Amino acid sequence: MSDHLFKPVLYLKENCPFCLKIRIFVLEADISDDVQIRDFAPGSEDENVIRAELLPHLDKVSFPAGQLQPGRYATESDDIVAFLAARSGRDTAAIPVYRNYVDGIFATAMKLWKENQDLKKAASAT
Ligand SMILES: N[C@@H](CCC(=O)N[C@@H](CS)C(=O)NCC(=O)O)C(=O)O
Repeated sequence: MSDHLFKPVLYLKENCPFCLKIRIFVLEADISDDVQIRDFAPGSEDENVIRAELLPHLDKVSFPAGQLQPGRYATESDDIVAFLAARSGRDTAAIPVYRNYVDGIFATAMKLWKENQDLKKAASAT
């Protein structure tokens, strides 16, 4: 299949904040028909199937993951969004809900997660 006809395959875990970044972008950019979404609930049989499918192509399976072009896989959410934005001629800076999520609650969640890690490390060292 030519790269032009191939629809990127997006592997998304339910309730994963990195995967939500991609879900929001796909919905808001209105490109759902241009991608194939394979989503799964953690602990489900679908997860086992998807992990087995990705394993030969990735050093480490993590989510989100995407087959962006035939045989070209990626696991960084920002790289996946950048690829989809370029492919659909969108500017992520001009996609407001996506921007609000990434710069707002997502950034806050990452900051709190890191703070929590640092506090745990400091507490276990005392
Ligand atoms: N750097 C990655 C981080 C992704 C990440 O940490 N994903 C978590 C899920 S929320 C993960 O895959 N954990 C390991 C696993 O599910 O096997 C990104 O920005 O996409």
